[in-house]
Amino acid sequence: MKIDVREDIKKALAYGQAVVALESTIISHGMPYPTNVEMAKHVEDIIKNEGAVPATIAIINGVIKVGLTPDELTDLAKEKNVLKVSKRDFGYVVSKKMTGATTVSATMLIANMVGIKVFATGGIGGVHRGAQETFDISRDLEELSNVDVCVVCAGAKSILDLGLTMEYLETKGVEVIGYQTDELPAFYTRKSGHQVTYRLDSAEEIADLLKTKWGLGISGGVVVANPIPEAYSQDPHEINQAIDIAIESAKKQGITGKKTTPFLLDFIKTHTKGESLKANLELVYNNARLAAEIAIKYGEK
Ligand code: PSU
Ligand code: MN
Repeated sequence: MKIDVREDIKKALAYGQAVVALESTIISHGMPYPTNVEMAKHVEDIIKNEGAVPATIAIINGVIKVGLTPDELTDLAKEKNVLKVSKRDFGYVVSKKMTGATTVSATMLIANMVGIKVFATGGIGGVHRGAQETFDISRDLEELSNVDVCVVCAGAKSILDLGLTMEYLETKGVEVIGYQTDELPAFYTRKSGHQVTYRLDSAEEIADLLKTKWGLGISGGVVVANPIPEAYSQDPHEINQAIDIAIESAKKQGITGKKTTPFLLDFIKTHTKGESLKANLELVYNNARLAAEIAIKYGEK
Protein backbone atom coordinates (compact mmCIF):
# COMPACT_ATOMS: atom_id res chain seq x y z
CA MET A 1 0.00 0.00 0.00
CA LYS A 2 1.22 3.50 -0.76
CA ILE A 3 0.29 4.71 2.73
CA ASP A 4 1.89 3.19 5.82
CA VAL A 5 -0.83 2.95 8.48
CA ARG A 6 0.34 1.95 11.98
CA GLU A 7 -1.00 -1.45 13.06
CA ASP A 8 -3.22 -0.24 15.95
CA ILE A 9 -4.81 2.39 13.70
CA LYS A 10 -5.41 -0.16 10.95
CA LYS A 11 -7.21 -2.37 13.48
CA ALA A 12 -9.23 0.49 14.93
CA LEU A 13 -10.39 1.51 11.45
CA ALA A 14 -11.26 -2.07 10.54
CA TYR A 15 -13.34 -2.49 13.73
CA GLY A 16 -15.00 0.93 13.45
CA GLN A 17 -13.30 2.34 16.56
CA ALA A 18 -12.84 6.08 16.92
CA VAL A 19 -9.65 7.50 15.38
CA VAL A 20 -8.54 11.15 15.48
CA ALA A 21 -6.09 12.50 12.90
CA LEU A 22 -3.41 15.01 13.94
CA GLU A 23 -1.28 17.20 11.69
CA SER A 24 2.49 17.63 11.82
CA THR A 25 3.12 21.15 10.49
CA ILE A 26 2.06 22.37 13.92
CA ILE A 27 5.01 20.31 15.26
CA SER A 28 7.70 21.23 12.72
CA HIS A 29 6.68 24.78 11.83
CA GLY A 30 4.19 25.90 14.46
CA MET A 31 6.08 25.61 17.75
CA PRO A 32 9.68 25.65 19.00
CA TYR A 33 11.61 22.56 20.17
CA PRO A 34 11.23 20.90 22.68
CA THR A 35 7.73 22.25 23.47
CA ASN A 36 6.57 20.95 20.09
CA VAL A 37 7.44 17.30 20.77
CA GLU A 38 6.02 17.46 24.30
CA MET A 39 2.80 18.80 22.78
CA ALA A 40 2.75 16.10 20.08
CA LYS A 41 3.04 13.33 22.68
CA HIS A 42 0.66 14.85 25.20
CA VAL A 43 -2.05 15.41 22.60
CA GLU A 44 -1.87 11.72 21.66
CA ASP A 45 -2.23 10.75 25.35
CA ILE A 46 -5.29 12.95 25.71
CA ILE A 47 -6.99 11.26 22.77
CA LYS A 48 -6.12 7.82 24.16
CA ASN A 49 -7.49 8.75 27.58
CA GLU A 50 -10.75 9.78 25.95
CA GLY A 51 -10.99 6.33 24.40
CA ALA A 52 -10.00 7.07 20.80
CA VAL A 53 -6.87 6.26 18.79
CA PRO A 54 -4.56 9.16 17.80
CA ALA A 55 -3.11 9.18 14.29
CA THR A 56 -0.41 11.77 13.71
CA ILE A 57 0.24 12.11 9.99
CA ALA A 58 3.49 13.04 8.18
CA ILE A 59 5.76 12.01 5.32
CA ILE A 60 8.94 10.30 6.57
CA ASN A 61 11.73 9.70 4.04
CA GLY A 62 9.20 9.67 1.22
CA VAL A 63 6.70 7.38 2.96
CA ILE A 64 3.25 8.73 3.83
CA LYS A 65 2.66 7.64 7.43
CA VAL A 66 -0.50 7.53 9.49
CA GLY A 67 0.68 7.03 13.07
CA LEU A 68 4.25 7.88 14.02
CA THR A 69 6.73 6.38 16.46
CA PRO A 70 8.06 8.53 19.33
CA ASP A 71 11.39 8.78 17.46
CA GLU A 72 9.67 10.00 14.32
CA LEU A 73 7.83 12.63 16.35
CA THR A 74 11.11 13.79 17.87
CA ASP A 75 12.79 13.98 14.46
CA LEU A 76 9.96 16.07 13.05
CA ALA A 77 10.23 18.37 16.05
CA LYS A 78 14.04 18.71 15.89
CA GLU A 79 15.09 18.58 12.25
CA LYS A 80 15.47 21.89 10.50
CA ASN A 81 14.98 20.69 6.91
CA VAL A 82 11.45 19.29 7.21
CA LEU A 83 9.32 20.56 4.34
CA LYS A 84 5.90 22.09 4.95
CA VAL A 85 3.60 19.98 2.79
CA SER A 86 0.24 20.99 1.40
CA LYS A 87 -1.43 19.38 -1.62
CA ARG A 88 0.97 20.71 -4.23
CA ASP A 89 4.05 19.25 -2.49
CA PHE A 90 3.20 15.50 -2.40
CA GLY A 91 4.73 14.46 -5.73
CA TYR A 92 8.01 16.17 -5.01
CA VAL A 93 8.48 15.13 -1.37
CA VAL A 94 7.54 11.48 -1.95
CA SER A 95 9.54 11.05 -5.19
CA LYS A 96 12.61 12.64 -3.60
CA LYS A 97 12.15 10.50 -0.46
CA MET A 98 12.15 13.59 1.70
CA THR A 99 10.55 14.24 5.07
CA GLY A 100 7.55 16.54 5.18
CA ALA A 101 5.22 17.88 7.85
CA THR A 102 1.62 17.93 6.67
CA THR A 103 -0.58 21.02 6.94
CA VAL A 104 -4.31 20.87 7.59
CA SER A 105 -4.76 20.55 3.82
CA ALA A 106 -2.40 17.59 3.36
CA THR A 107 -3.50 15.91 6.60
CA MET A 108 -7.16 16.03 5.52
CA LEU A 109 -6.29 14.43 2.18
CA ILE A 110 -4.44 11.55 3.83
CA ALA A 111 -6.98 11.09 6.63
CA ASN A 112 -9.71 10.79 4.02
CA MET A 113 -7.70 8.27 1.97
CA VAL A 114 -7.53 5.91 4.96
CA GLY A 115 -11.05 6.59 6.27
CA ILE A 116 -10.44 8.88 9.27
CA LYS A 117 -13.32 11.34 9.62
CA VAL A 118 -12.29 13.56 12.54
CA PHE A 119 -9.14 15.65 12.85
CA ALA A 120 -7.91 17.89 15.68
CA THR A 121 -5.59 20.85 15.30
CA GLY A 122 -4.91 24.32 16.70
CA GLY A 123 -6.00 26.70 13.99
CA ILE A 124 -6.80 26.40 10.30
CA GLY A 125 -5.24 28.53 7.58
CA GLY A 126 -7.46 31.02 5.81
CA VAL A 127 -7.63 34.19 3.79
CA HIS A 128 -4.71 36.39 4.79
CA ARG A 129 -5.13 40.08 5.49
CA GLY A 130 -4.39 41.92 2.26
CA ALA A 131 -5.27 38.87 0.13
CA GLN A 132 -6.97 41.28 -2.28
CA GLU A 133 -3.42 42.18 -3.32
CA THR A 134 -1.35 39.09 -2.50
CA PHE A 135 -3.84 36.32 -3.38
CA ASP A 136 -2.60 34.55 -0.21
CA ILE A 137 -5.43 32.16 0.59
CA SER A 138 -4.51 28.94 2.39
CA ARG A 139 -4.87 25.66 0.54
CA ASP A 140 -6.61 24.46 3.73
CA LEU A 141 -9.81 26.11 2.52
CA GLU A 142 -9.82 24.10 -0.73
CA GLU A 143 -9.47 20.78 1.08
CA LEU A 144 -12.19 21.86 3.49
CA SER A 145 -14.32 22.36 0.42
CA ASN A 146 -13.52 18.97 -1.14
CA VAL A 147 -12.71 16.42 1.53
CA ASP A 148 -15.16 14.73 3.92
CA VAL A 149 -13.31 15.33 7.18
CA CYS A 150 -14.38 17.26 10.27
CA VAL A 151 -11.67 19.64 11.51
CA VAL A 152 -11.81 20.67 15.16
CA CYS A 153 -9.90 23.91 15.74
CA ALA A 154 -9.97 27.01 17.94
CA GLY A 155 -11.12 29.13 15.01
CA ALA A 156 -8.40 30.96 13.15
CA LYS A 157 -5.87 33.55 14.22
CA SER A 158 -6.46 37.16 13.47
CA ILE A 159 -3.20 37.11 11.49
CA LEU A 160 -5.89 36.26 8.93
CA ASP A 161 -8.83 38.28 7.70
CA LEU A 162 -11.53 36.35 9.56
CA GLY A 163 -14.40 38.05 7.77
CA LEU A 164 -13.02 37.15 4.34
CA THR A 165 -12.23 33.63 5.57
CA MET A 166 -15.88 33.15 6.58
CA GLU A 167 -17.05 34.51 3.20
CA TYR A 168 -14.68 32.21 1.34
CA LEU A 169 -15.84 29.18 3.32
CA GLU A 170 -19.44 30.08 2.52
CA THR A 171 -18.60 30.21 -1.19
CA LYS A 172 -16.96 26.80 -0.88
CA GLY A 173 -19.95 25.31 0.94
CA VAL A 174 -18.26 24.76 4.29
CA GLU A 175 -20.21 25.32 7.50
CA VAL A 176 -18.40 26.60 10.58
CA ILE A 177 -19.98 25.09 13.67
CA GLY A 178 -19.46 27.01 16.91
CA TYR A 179 -19.12 24.57 19.80
CA GLN A 180 -21.12 26.12 22.63
CA THR A 181 -20.66 29.54 21.02
CA ASP A 182 -22.41 31.81 18.53
CA GLU A 183 -19.23 33.70 17.82
CA LEU A 184 -16.23 32.55 15.82
CA PRO A 185 -13.32 32.19 18.27
CA ALA A 186 -10.05 33.80 17.22
CA PHE A 187 -7.60 31.19 18.48
CA TYR A 188 -5.98 33.07 21.38
CA THR A 189 -9.26 34.70 22.30
CA ARG A 190 -12.84 33.43 22.54
CA LYS A 191 -14.30 36.24 20.47
CA SER A 192 -13.70 37.69 17.01
CA GLY A 193 -16.75 39.81 16.27
CA HIS A 194 -17.79 37.33 13.56
CA GLN A 195 -20.71 34.93 13.76
CA VAL A 196 -20.30 31.20 13.14
CA THR A 197 -22.64 29.55 10.65
CA TYR A 198 -24.43 27.48 13.31
CA ARG A 199 -24.03 26.79 16.99
CA LEU A 200 -24.18 23.26 18.43
CA ASP A 201 -23.73 22.51 22.10
CA SER A 202 -22.76 18.83 22.16
CA ALA A 203 -20.49 16.32 20.43
CA GLU A 204 -23.59 14.22 19.85
CA GLU A 205 -25.24 16.93 17.75
CA ILE A 206 -22.03 17.51 15.79
CA ALA A 207 -21.71 13.78 15.03
CA ASP A 208 -25.33 13.84 13.93
CA LEU A 209 -24.67 16.75 11.57
CA LEU A 210 -21.68 14.94 10.03
CA LYS A 211 -23.64 11.72 9.47
CA THR A 212 -26.53 13.68 8.00
CA LYS A 213 -24.46 15.89 5.69
CA TRP A 214 -22.36 13.08 4.24
CA GLY A 215 -25.37 10.75 4.22
CA LEU A 216 -27.09 13.21 1.91
CA GLY A 217 -24.14 12.97 -0.45
CA ILE A 218 -23.05 16.54 0.28
CA SER A 219 -19.28 16.31 0.11
CA GLY A 220 -16.76 18.49 1.89
CA GLY A 221 -15.38 19.23 5.29
CA VAL A 222 -16.92 20.73 8.40
CA VAL A 223 -15.10 23.18 10.66
CA VAL A 224 -15.83 22.87 14.37
CA ALA A 225 -14.68 26.01 16.15
CA ASN A 226 -13.99 25.33 19.82
CA PRO A 227 -13.11 28.42 21.88
CA ILE A 228 -9.96 28.38 24.01
CA PRO A 229 -10.87 27.71 27.68
CA GLU A 230 -11.56 30.96 29.54
CA ALA A 231 -8.65 30.41 31.94
CA TYR A 232 -6.09 30.47 29.11
CA SER A 233 -7.60 33.06 26.78
CA GLN A 234 -5.39 36.06 26.07
CA ASP A 235 -5.99 39.75 26.38
CA PRO A 236 -7.38 40.69 22.93
CA HIS A 237 -5.74 44.11 22.94
CA GLU A 238 -2.27 42.72 23.64
CA ILE A 239 -2.53 39.86 21.20
CA ASN A 240 -3.88 42.04 18.42
CA GLN A 241 -1.08 44.50 18.95
CA ALA A 242 1.47 41.68 18.65
CA ILE A 243 -0.26 40.47 15.48
CA ASP A 244 -0.21 43.94 13.90
CA ILE A 245 3.51 44.34 14.60
CA ALA A 246 4.17 40.81 13.26
CA ILE A 247 2.35 41.55 10.00
CA GLU A 248 4.18 44.85 9.59
CA SER A 249 7.50 43.11 10.20
CA ALA A 250 6.71 40.32 7.68
CA LYS A 251 5.96 42.99 5.08
CA LYS A 252 9.21 44.83 5.76
CA GLN A 253 11.27 41.65 5.57
CA GLY A 254 9.57 40.55 2.35
CA ILE A 255 8.19 37.30 3.86
CA THR A 256 5.69 35.68 1.46
CA GLY A 257 4.10 32.34 0.56
CA LYS A 258 4.40 29.31 2.82
CA LYS A 259 6.88 31.12 5.09
CA THR A 260 4.28 33.69 6.15
CA THR A 261 2.30 31.69 8.73
CA PRO A 262 5.35 30.17 10.55
CA PHE A 263 7.02 33.60 10.60
CA LEU A 264 3.96 35.27 12.16
CA LEU A 265 3.51 32.50 14.74
CA ASP A 266 7.12 32.73 15.85
CA PHE A 267 7.05 36.51 15.97
CA ILE A 268 3.92 36.56 18.13
CA LYS A 269 5.39 33.96 20.47
CA THR A 270 8.53 36.05 21.01
CA HIS A 271 6.60 39.29 21.32
CA THR A 272 4.26 37.89 23.99
CA LYS A 273 7.22 36.36 25.86
CA GLY A 274 5.89 32.84 25.40
CA GLU A 275 2.39 33.60 26.74
CA SER A 276 0.86 32.89 23.33
CA LEU A 277 2.63 29.53 23.19
CA LYS A 278 1.08 28.45 26.50
CA ALA A 279 -2.35 29.41 25.19
CA ASN A 280 -1.60 27.56 21.97
CA LEU A 281 -0.84 24.34 23.85
CA GLU A 282 -3.98 24.51 25.95
CA LEU A 283 -6.28 25.12 23.02
CA VAL A 284 -4.79 22.16 21.12
CA TYR A 285 -5.45 19.89 24.13
CA ASN A 286 -8.97 21.24 24.40
CA ASN A 287 -9.57 20.51 20.70
CA ALA A 288 -8.15 16.99 21.01
CA ARG A 289 -10.65 16.18 23.78
CA LEU A 290 -13.60 17.43 21.76
CA ALA A 291 -12.41 15.71 18.57
CA ALA A 292 -12.14 12.37 20.40
CA GLU A 293 -15.64 12.82 21.77
CA ILE A 294 -17.03 13.62 18.31
CA ALA A 295 -15.20 10.63 16.75
CA ILE A 296 -16.66 8.31 19.39
CA LYS A 297 -20.20 9.64 18.93
CA TYR A 298 -19.82 9.46 15.15
CA GLY A 299 -18.80 5.81 15.44
CA GLU A 300 -21.95 5.01 17.45
CA LYS A 301 -24.27 6.34 14.71
N1 PSU B 1 -2.31 28.17 12.18
C1 PSU B 1 -1.83 28.01 13.43
N2 PSU B 1 -0.82 27.13 13.65
C2 PSU B 1 -0.30 26.37 12.64
C3 PSU B 1 -0.83 26.53 11.33
C4 PSU B 1 -1.83 27.44 11.15
O1 PSU B 1 -2.28 28.68 14.33
O2 PSU B 1 0.63 25.57 12.89
C5 PSU B 1 -0.32 25.66 10.23
C6 PSU B 1 -1.33 24.55 9.90
O3 PSU B 1 -0.61 23.38 9.55
C7 PSU B 1 -2.05 25.09 8.68
C8 PSU B 1 -0.94 25.84 7.99
O4 PSU B 1 -2.60 24.09 7.85
O5 PSU B 1 -0.21 26.44 9.04
C9 PSU B 1 -1.44 26.87 7.00
O6 PSU B 1 -0.37 27.42 6.34
P1 PSU B 1 -0.62 28.48 5.18
O7 PSU B 1 -1.15 29.70 5.85
O8 PSU B 1 0.73 28.68 4.56
O9 PSU B 1 -1.59 27.85 4.24
MN1 MN C 1 -0.41 30.94 1.90
